[in-house]
Amino acid sequence: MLLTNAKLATMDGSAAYGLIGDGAVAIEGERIAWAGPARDLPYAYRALENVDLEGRLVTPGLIDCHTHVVHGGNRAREFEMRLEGASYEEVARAGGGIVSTVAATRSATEEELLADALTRVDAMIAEGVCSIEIKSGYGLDIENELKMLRAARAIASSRPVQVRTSYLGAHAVPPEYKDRPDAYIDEVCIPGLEAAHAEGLVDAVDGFCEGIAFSPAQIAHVFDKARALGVPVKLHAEQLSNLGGARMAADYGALSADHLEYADAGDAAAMAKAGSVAVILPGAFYTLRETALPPIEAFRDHGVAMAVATDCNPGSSPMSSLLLSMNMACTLFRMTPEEALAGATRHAARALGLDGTGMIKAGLRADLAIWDVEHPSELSYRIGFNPLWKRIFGGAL
Ligand code: DI6
Ligand code: FE
Repeated sequence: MLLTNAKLATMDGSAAYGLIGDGAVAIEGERIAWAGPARDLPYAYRALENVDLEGRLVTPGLIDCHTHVVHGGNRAREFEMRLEGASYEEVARAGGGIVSTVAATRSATEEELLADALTRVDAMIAEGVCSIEIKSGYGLDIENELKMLRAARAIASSRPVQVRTSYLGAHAVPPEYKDRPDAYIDEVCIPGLEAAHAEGLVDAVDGFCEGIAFSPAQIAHVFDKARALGVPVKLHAEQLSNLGGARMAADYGALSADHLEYADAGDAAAMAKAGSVAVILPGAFYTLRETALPPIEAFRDHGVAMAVATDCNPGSSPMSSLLLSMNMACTLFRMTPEEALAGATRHAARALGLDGTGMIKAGLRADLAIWDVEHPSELSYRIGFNPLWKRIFGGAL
């Protein structure tokens, strides 16, 4: 297939979106064979089946690099209660909070988890998303963590989308281990990681390093196992306070540290040294009405790559729009539209250790989004509007 009459935002790291005004993309099989200015198109590709894009914009297919899209139930009633003035403790006592999602996830079958997740995944795909990272972390026992990861992987056989799965056994302490987090790590989280890895279900290991979850030392224990298994790590860090999680993750060469509202310039320096991506999650900031801003300027100064993702989860970020996340990253955090788009393409790929995607470049997977817009800044600018025309996934329109 040959895409012509296209504007390209290649996002290849060159200035200004890597924009090419009159571009062409030649696709052979699953891969981009050639991309560049139309006038330079090699003769050999001119015979390919031509798709005239009538001046539309082509970007890399979007990548949502941090989601909890597989989960049981929802927390709309808790949302209502909090708006009626209930405190977090009152919500928890009434059976709400993360524990209620754990209960709903445990009682759902793998098929039910899949069907429910697909409703949100379809919304993501409709906005040009071609790759989604999905975490476990609402099973919190071995059987249910595995069930979540299997449901997540099944998404890639049900829809044209790439899925990367992260084992998040260290997300919360389940009720049966209340006040015994170390025992949970030793008896469930680490054996669960071994079992999930043995089944080939783990692309990365994640954790939630926070006062209400696990300490850096407890997470380090899980990361040691990940290292022994040869699996890369990432971490929910400095979301509600600064416990040193981002630095600890950097010490393990983490793919990313995520959230980071309470991170500081020292954390940025450590992440830069390790090459860890900062995954910015404005949906959680917005939903929790957080006021501490992630240190965007420090990430820029230190050259830390920033990704942007939905954090789609039933509690702190019930959001399945990556375009809205990009808008929020700009409006709430003063990222530029170019940073936001890089954050949902090239840098998101890096946060997942995905080399073959996230840019428009010869040799990479032909995962592309085609938009009815004049300029890539419009993708971050509009609110609640989806200008996707069509998507190309693995070379198929
Ligand atoms: N950070 C969050 O904001 C969510 N998990 C996490 O690690 C909260 C998840 C939930 O409330 O269900
Ligand atoms: Fe998260």
